[in-house]
Amino acid sequence: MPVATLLPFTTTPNRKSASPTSFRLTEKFILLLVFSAFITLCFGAIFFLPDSSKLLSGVFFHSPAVETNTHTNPDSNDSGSAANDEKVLAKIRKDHEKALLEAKDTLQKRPDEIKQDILIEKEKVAKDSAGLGGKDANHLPMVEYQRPPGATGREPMDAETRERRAKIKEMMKHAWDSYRRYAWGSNELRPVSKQGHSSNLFGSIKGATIVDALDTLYIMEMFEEFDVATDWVEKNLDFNVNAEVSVFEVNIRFVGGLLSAYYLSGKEVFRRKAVELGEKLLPAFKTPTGIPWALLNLKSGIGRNWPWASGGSSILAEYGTLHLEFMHLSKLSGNPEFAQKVMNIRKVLNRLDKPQGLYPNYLNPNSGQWGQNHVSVGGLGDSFYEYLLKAWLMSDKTDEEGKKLYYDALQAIETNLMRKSSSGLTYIAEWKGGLLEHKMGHLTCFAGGMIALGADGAPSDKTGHQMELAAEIARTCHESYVRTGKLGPEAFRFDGGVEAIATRQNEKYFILRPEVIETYMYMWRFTHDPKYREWGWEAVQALEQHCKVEGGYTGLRDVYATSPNHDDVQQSFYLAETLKYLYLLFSDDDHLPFEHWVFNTEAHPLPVLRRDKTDRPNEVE
Ligand code: DMJ
Repeated sequence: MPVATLLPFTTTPNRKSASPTSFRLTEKFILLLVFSAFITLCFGAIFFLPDSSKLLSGVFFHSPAVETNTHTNPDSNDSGSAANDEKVLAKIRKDHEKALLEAKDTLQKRPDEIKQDILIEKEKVAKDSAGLGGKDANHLPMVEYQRPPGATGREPMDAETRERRAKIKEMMKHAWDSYRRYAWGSNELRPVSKQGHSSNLFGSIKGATIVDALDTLYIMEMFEEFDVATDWVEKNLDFNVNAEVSVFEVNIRFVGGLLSAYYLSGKEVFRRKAVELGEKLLPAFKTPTGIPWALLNLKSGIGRNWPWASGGSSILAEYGTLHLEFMHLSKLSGNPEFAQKVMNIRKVLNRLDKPQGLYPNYLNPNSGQWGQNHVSVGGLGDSFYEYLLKAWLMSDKTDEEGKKLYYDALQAIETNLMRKSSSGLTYIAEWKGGLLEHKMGHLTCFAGGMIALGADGAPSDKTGHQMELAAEIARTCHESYVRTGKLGPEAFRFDGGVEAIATRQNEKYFILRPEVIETYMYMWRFTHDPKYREWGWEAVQALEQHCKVEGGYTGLRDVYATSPNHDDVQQSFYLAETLKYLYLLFSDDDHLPFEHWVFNTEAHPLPVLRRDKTDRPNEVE
């Protein structure tokens, strides 16, 4: 049968009286049948197209997947889905807050910081795609780097402060350029003889000034110098040395300096080096009590104590000044061992009786017993107290044990060591076997700043009282400077008819130490009393007049002498601490703000570890 006979619209010429448009009933029926078969076929085909369900839901149903889950599944458990909703909402909220914080941060950034962030992000992506399973090429876990606020600061509003701040930067430039010209790569500079200097505290590790100065260069926005220093660290900083080092000094200057440089710049090389060095220090804790040795051979891992330290004792200010850096090392390396080691030191101390609540400077790491009964808030004791307070602050105030230990210790110090001279100067004496030695060290002057920093959290309404104590100590230390007509001595006495004056020849030197200026900086931040800036400026002028030489800055052998008597050493802490605290004294409070940063004892800023992790996590993923 020809196909044409079956088609409804094909007309046959012999058919009379039938118009082309008029069909018979059967024809109409066939036509309808064919048409509906065609429609059914088309509709059915849609269901067999790939991913037809998605296509349909996209075209016909506009409800999102979450809604479908909630409303179309009759078996869905209502409370479970509500919890799910909450989770989704919480995540959206968290992402939103994080994005806002990041945007806020980005708005405050300088172009070179933004460039740096892009580089970091690129590095991260490269590592991710290299498939390192969450670890970088040095087997460190990936860390989500976020720069905490206030790494750099604005120009102060008033002209005088701006000029003074610029002057401090100029001083830093002179100290740095001189070191670079005459002693590059050595630990320190001899500014008079214009050559390198090395103290045996660092064994044969090199570059103490470079590592100690990194963060100061950064916060003063001396980025060209910072890059040169970074390059040196990358290519030359070597801890594979067969030499004995001071665990404390290497920790506060090298580990602390590297950690700060990492947190400020985000450059991985600093994290890597800090962790590498931290690992090299771990054998120092191999003692029967876990109280570390003072000295350690980095190659053999063999430790010992200073031969002069009370029958082989470890020293309070040394083993008690590892906490901040080691907590950060655990965070950045993912290795809990660092934190465990320093928490164990607390445990050992908690088991011991404290004479009048005081901590003697010497502790035997073998027997776990105190050595000689010598107590000091200056040399041998100082930064132990500082680290109790700062451990609490750096933990976002979660380390309640650190807090209690600090305020209890401060109470014992106030009761047993703080005294007033006949003219009304408050000082902190030293305690030797139950007797007071009425001497206060330049080192002890840091306590004004520490007490001011802790005053806010002081128990039972003691905030005001502690602020007064802090101000009195600042005044006493200022007096020790006033009485030389320039810079203060290493130690000054309140006996034999003198007040705030060094009476022994071997206590008259000044080695560019920071403690007095450190206290001015804290007092300025907490009180905004202009006298602290004035006192700081007096010190600047004295440094310029008596310590500045063509080849850098030098210490003095006798602050009372009228003729120059240079000691020919530019200490690395002059760049790390003295100049940094001076710069911050003349900067706005939001430059390295205290809510976000805690300074280690070498003035290296370390970020507060946020408890909710939403602010600036800097934590191992
Ligand atoms: C620094 O290395 C540190 O501040 C340490 O805690 C004690 N002294 C020097 C500077 O004086």
